[in-house]
Amino acid sequence: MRASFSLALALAATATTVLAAPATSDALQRRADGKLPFHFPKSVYETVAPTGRASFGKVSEAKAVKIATDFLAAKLGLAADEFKVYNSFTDASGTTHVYGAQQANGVRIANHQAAAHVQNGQVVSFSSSFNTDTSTAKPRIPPMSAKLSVRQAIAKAVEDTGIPHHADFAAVPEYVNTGSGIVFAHKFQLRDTSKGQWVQVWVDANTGEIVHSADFVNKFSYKAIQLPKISPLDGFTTIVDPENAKASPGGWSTTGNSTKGNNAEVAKRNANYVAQKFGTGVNSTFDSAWNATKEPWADENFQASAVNLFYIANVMHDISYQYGFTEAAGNFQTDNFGRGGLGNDSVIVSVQDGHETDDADFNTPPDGQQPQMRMFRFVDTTPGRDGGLENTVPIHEYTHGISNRLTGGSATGQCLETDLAGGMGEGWSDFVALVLTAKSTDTATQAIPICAYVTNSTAGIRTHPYSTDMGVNPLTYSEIGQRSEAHDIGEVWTTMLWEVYRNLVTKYGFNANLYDAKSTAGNIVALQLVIGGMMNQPCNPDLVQARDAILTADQTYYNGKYKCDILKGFAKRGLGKNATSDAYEDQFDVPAECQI
Ligand SMILES: *[C@@H]1O[C@H](CO)[C@@H](O)[C@H](O)[C@H]1NC(C)=O
Ligand SMILES: *[C@@H]1O[C@H](CO)[C@@H](O)[C@H](O)[C@H]1NC(C)=O
Ligand SMILES: *[C@@H]1O[C@H](CO)[C@@H](O)[C@H](O)[C@H]1NC(C)=O
Ligand SMILES: *[C@@H]1O[C@H](CO)[C@@H](O)[C@H](O)[C@H]1NC(C)=O
Ligand SMILES: *[C@@H]1O[C@H](CO)[C@@H](O)[C@H](O)[C@H]1NC(C)=O
Ligand SMILES: *[C@@H]1O[C@H](CO)[C@@H](O)[C@H](O)[C@H]1NC(C)=O
Ligand SMILES: [Ca+2]
Ligand SMILES: [Zn+2]
Repeated sequence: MRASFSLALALAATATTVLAAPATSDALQRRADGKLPFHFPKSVYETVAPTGRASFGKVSEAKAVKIATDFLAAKLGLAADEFKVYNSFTDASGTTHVYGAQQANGVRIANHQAAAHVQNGQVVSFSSSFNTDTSTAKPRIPPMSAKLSVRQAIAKAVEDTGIPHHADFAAVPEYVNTGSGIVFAHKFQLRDTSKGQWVQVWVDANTGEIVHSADFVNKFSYKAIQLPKISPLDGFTTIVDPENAKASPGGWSTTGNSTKGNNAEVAKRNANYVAQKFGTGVNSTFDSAWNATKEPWADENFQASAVNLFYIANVMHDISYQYGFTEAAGNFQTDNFGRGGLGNDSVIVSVQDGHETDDADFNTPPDGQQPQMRMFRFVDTTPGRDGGLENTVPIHEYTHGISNRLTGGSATGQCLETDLAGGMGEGWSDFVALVLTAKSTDTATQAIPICAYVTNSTAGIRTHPYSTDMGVNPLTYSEIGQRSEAHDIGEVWTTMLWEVYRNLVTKYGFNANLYDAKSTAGNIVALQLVIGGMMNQPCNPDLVQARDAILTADQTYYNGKYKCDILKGFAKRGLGKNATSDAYEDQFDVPAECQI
């Protein structure tokens, strides 16, 4: 054991800056939610019935520790040198708590933890995350050999995570149970105080892959209407650490005490949009207590709205990031972390904006200038209702920002300006709102209203609810010729996109993890096709061009795999291949190759 331990040290001493690139992929890619890998075997916890032979004299702590370790060794089938106590203490009840881990070759197996609790000379309970299932063979312990030195492992982890090494804490060799076996690892810490990141990682000493991690930073939590839920009527949830590390490496709230961060600044604003009051957090906990009987501007209801809007704006940022709305593509961030594009353009959200009622809007200047999302109050009901608390409203608005920045490039801000293109902009916004609030149990033919909560109506605010049922929603391409208002036009476009979406979900299934953009589930593919289409389509596209841009996205992302699902969806609503931009005439044709 000494020999291999000093081998690791010798390697460290002679390491050069040239890295043998490990064959494994970027560890950050391992989990779709962007978080570092974490594996901890399930622990058992058992209480032990007293034997009646308890010692009533005072048992010293040292004696109690010996009782605990003897007990664990017997229980878990360990030799004396296979378990090490890392800490112990005696509480006010006289119970001595003894905590340790399995060790092999003199080093700890990081996630093979066990503890025993001793009172009156007897073990009263114990727990263990290893050797508890005697029906399976104990995992093999590999030798302490390392292809990568500590220095190489650190360089690789810093590169993979973008977080600097925290040198105050010296690297330690440890084993880790990854769930598929035990590996020998270098344990060290990464820390970026400016971004509030501080994490301990275990890097496989042979592949350079991060195999395990522990996050030291305070948990952030937001009490909001968690997607796919839509409104307060569905209930609020305390959502812990929802940030996506890849999209938001510095987290959402900069200080942990206000709804202000790198992606959005959510506040009540004066007539000139100067922030008057942000939503508040206490030690990174953004609580809220919405009260249905009070008006939106009551303190607790303002807080609920501000926290929910901060949640939605950041979720929109993080999810759209996975599908390509990144810094380089012109997204909305203050700091771009050196990843391209122009910064200083986080979204300014105006909560309960007083300029209008019964609406919401989003203004999108070119990349590098802050967009503005205004949420007005809805006054149909008593008390009034807050658009910030119906998730489809801010999702719809934020999507205006995405479609405007992605169509024709982020530098122009003038590519969804014609009546038709502006109308389609409304359509993409409804579509993304439908996608983010969809559930696995939804059916193709169900009727989905938009803004049912704020208007307190089951029909919602469009001329028809969305549905693939022609009886519920009969809209087809020719209807464009009858409509001039932007949302009315958009409704026809969303109806078409929804056919494509449902075709894909029916055939390829549903994945509730919308951060998993590489998934081949139908809903994920549909979102990627639509966002990918925005990047392809010309400035001020018409419906035929926007459909063709989606087909191009199918070609570039999926090698044309979904062509027929797309064409059939559009054809059902009159935008068949024979439809033209000049005449809004329904064409229901599907190419012969798709007629199966
Ligand atoms: C919020 O936190 C920042 C940074 O920690 C601090 O400067 C500021 O005073 C705090 N604000 C409130 C209202 O507590
Ligand atoms: C917030 O954290 C500080 C520092 O850890 C602590 O002193 C304070 O009591 C905490 N406040 C609340 C309300 O938890
Ligand atoms: C909501 O507000 C009403 C009216 O002020 C009050 O009577 C009620 O106790 C509040 N409900 C909660 C849960 O705080
Ligand atoms: C943001 O603005 C500051 C000051 O105007 C400037 O120094 C900085 O480069 C800008 N950041 C980005 C990412 O554009
Ligand atoms: C919403 O509509 C229902 C049914 O029309 C009615 O009973 C209820 O009072 C309305 N709620 C509000 C807040 O106006
Ligand atoms: C579509 O257009 C092609 C070429 O103009 C024509 O041959 C074909 O018959 C049309 N199909 C339908 C279903 O109208
Ligand atoms: Ca930007
Ligand atoms: Zn809109």
